[in-house]
Amino acid sequence: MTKVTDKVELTRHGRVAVLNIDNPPVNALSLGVRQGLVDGVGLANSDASVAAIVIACAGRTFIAGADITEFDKPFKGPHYNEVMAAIEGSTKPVVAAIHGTALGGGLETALASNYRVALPSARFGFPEVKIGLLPGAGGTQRLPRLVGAERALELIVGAEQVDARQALALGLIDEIADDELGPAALAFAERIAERRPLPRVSGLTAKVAADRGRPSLFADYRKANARAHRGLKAPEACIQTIEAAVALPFAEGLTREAELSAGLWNSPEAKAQQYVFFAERAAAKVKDVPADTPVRQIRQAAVLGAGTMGGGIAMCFANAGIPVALVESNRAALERGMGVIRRNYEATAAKGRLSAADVERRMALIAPSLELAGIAGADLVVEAVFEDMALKQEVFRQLDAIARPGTILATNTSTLDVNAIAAATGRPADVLGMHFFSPANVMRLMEVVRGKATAKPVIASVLALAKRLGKAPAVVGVCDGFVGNRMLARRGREADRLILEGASPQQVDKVLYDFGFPMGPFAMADLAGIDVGWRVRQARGTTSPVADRLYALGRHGQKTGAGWYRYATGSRQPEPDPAVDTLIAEAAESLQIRRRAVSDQEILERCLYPMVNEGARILAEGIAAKPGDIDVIWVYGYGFPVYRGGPMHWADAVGLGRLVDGMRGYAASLGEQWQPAPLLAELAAKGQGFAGLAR
Ligand code: 3H9
Repeated sequence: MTKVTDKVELTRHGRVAVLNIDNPPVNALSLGVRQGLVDGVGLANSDASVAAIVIACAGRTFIAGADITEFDKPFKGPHYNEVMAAIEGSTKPVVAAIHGTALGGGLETALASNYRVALPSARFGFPEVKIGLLPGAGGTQRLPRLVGAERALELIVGAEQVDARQALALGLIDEIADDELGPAALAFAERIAERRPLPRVSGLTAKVAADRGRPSLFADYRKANARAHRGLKAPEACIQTIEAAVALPFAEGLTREAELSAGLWNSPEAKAQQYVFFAERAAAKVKDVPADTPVRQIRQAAVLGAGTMGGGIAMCFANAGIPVALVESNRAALERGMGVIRRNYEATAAKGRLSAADVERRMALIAPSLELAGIAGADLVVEAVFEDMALKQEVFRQLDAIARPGTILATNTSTLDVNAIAAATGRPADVLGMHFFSPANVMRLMEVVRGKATAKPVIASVLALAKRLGKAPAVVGVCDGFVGNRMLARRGREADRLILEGASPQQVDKVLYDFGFPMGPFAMADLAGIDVGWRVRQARGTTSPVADRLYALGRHGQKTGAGWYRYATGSRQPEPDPAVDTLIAEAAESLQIRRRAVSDQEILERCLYPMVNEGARILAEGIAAKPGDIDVIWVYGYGFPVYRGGPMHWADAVGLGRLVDGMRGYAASLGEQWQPAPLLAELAAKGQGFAGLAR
C-alpha cells in the first residue's frame, strides 16, 4: 500500500492498482483528493507492472462533488480540470467503482474515467445548478457527448438524478455490480486491461452531431422552463455550456465552460445558494440535542384529519414508504380526502413522474379509518384537525388515552400554543409541533415546534424522520405564528397599509414577484382564501378594512372567481378589478388616509424590513436559534428566492446600517412600531451582520 496523499492510498491487486479515496463525510474533491488522483494516476502509469487502474471510495459514497467548504478559501493544488485531464490522459484504462452518490465533480471524475461500474443502489447527478454553479470540470462537455443534449439538459439544468438502472440504460455506466463492488470492479478491470483504443467520452461525436440537426431543442427547453429559471443565473449558463458542447470541438467547449463557470463562481446568487445549502444542514442540528441522542423508530404513522393538510401529510409518509393511518370522523370527508390523494398521485403519474404500480403501492400504504382507535399501532401521530384550541385539546386528551407509551404526539397547528395542547395530555414530553406547509406533499419546510416540556429524544426522532420524509426541518420555539407566520404577519400588515396609502394590490404584488417570490401577498391571499384570513383575524380580534369588506361581499379568492383580483371562469390568472380599487379608496377615505404615489422601492422596504426586524426579535427571544434557521424557513416554506439566501442573509447583503436608517426614517412618518429591534440596532451600530451570530 502506498499513501499517495493524506486522502488517497494506492493498493495493488495483481495487475490492478486501486486508488482508494478516504475523505469523510462524502469524499468531496478536496485538495488532498485532487492531488492524490493526479499523483496516483501518475504513479500507476509509470509502473510497468500495472495494467489497469480502479478509482474507488471508502465510507458511504463515491465522490459527492467538489468540496464546497473550500470555495471561500484561496485555491490550492491542481485544478479540477487538471485532475480530469490526468485521468483521461492515462495510458492504462481507468475504471470508476461507484457506490452511494456520484455527484457533480464526482460524476465528472467518473466521466473522465474510461469505464464506470456501479452498485445497483448508486445514484448519479449534477446538482451544481442548485448551488448556483455549473459542472465546471468538463461535465457539461462530456455528458452531452455520452447521452445527448436533451438528457444532458435534464441532468445538468434540471439537476435530475438517475439510479444505476437508468444510468446503465443511458450509457452513463458500463456495468452494474450485483454483489460486492470491490471484486466486481477488479474483475472488470482485469477483463478490459488489454482492450484498446481506450474509450474516452471526450472523443464521442455521434450524439452531439445528431443534436446539431435539432435547432429548436434549446429554445424549446428555455421556453418550457422560463418560470422555474426566473431570477436564477446558473440555469442559463448551464444551457449555454450544453449548446457549446453541441456546436464546438471538445477543447473549445471546455474553454467556453470555463468562461461561463467563472461568471457564476463568485456571484452573490451562487454564494447565497451555497449559504442555503449549509444553513439547511445546520438547521437540522440543535445545540442541546447532541447527535447521539437516542432516536425512536417510526415504523408506522397516523394522521388525524383528512382535509387538505392531513391528506398532504399522509402522502409524505406514503412517499417515504412509511405505512400511515388516515383518521377522520366523517365518512364523506374521509372518502373525499382519499379521493384527492389518489387524484394527486394519478396527476403525477400522468406527467410520467410516477409509475402506475407506484401509485398503487403508495395508496396501499395509506389506511383510511373512521375510528380514533386507528392510531393505536402508530409510533407517531400528526394531528391536522381544524385550527381550534378547544378541539385540539380534546383530540390530544383522547390520543393520550389511546396511544401506547412512547408514541410521539405532534400537532400541525400553524399558530396555536403547543404548550397548551401538550398540557391536555399526561405526557407533554412526547408532544411537539410538526408544522407542515401547504401543499404538504410538495413544500419542503417543516417547522418543528419545541414545547417547554418536549423531550430531546422526541426532537431528535422528528428531525431524523424529517430527513426520511425529504423535508427541511427547522426547530422553533412556541409563540404566536412561530417563525414563518409571525414574520409573514408583519409583511401582511404593511401590504394592507400600503394599498390604503396609494399603492395598488397589483403594484405590491409585482414588486414582490420581481424580487423573486412566486407571487405577491394579494395573489397569495386569493389562492389561500380570503375567508381563511378572515377567520384568523376573527380568532385574534383584529381587522383589515379592505379584506374584511371582500369577505363580506363573498369575494373569497380564486375559488369564488373574485377576491383581490377577478378570475375568468376556470382561470387562475389574476385580473385587476376596478371594484377593488373603489373599495380601497373608500376605506382610505373613511380612515382619513391621504393617497399618494408610492414608489416600488418603498414597497419593497416596507414589506421586507419589518420581516427582518421581526426575525431579529425572534432571535433575541430564542424562538429561532440561528439566523440560518429563519432563512431556511423562508426559502423552503414561503418561496423567498433562494438566490437571495433568505431574509436574514438578504439583510446582511443590504447592510444592517442601511436597514436601520431606513426603518428610523419610516418611524418618523409611520410610528414607533418602525423602531428597529434592539438586536438589529445593536448589530448595525457595531457594523456587523446576522452572519456573525451563527457561530
Ligand atoms: C461541484 O462538484 C463543482 C464541480 O463541478 C467542479 C467545478 C469547477 N462539499 O447532506 P448530508 C457535507 S459542486 C463539502 O447531511 P446525506 C455536509 O455539509 C458540488 N461538504 O448527508 C454535511 O456536513 P455536516 C456538487 C459536503 O447523506 C455532510 O457532508 N455536489 C458536500 O443526506 C453530510 O451531508 C453537491 O452539490 C460537499 N460537496 O447526503 C453535492 N456535500 O455533517 C451536495 C455534503 O458537517 N451534497 N457535504 O453537516 C449532497 O447532495 C448530499 O450531501 C449527499 C449526502 C447526497 C452527498
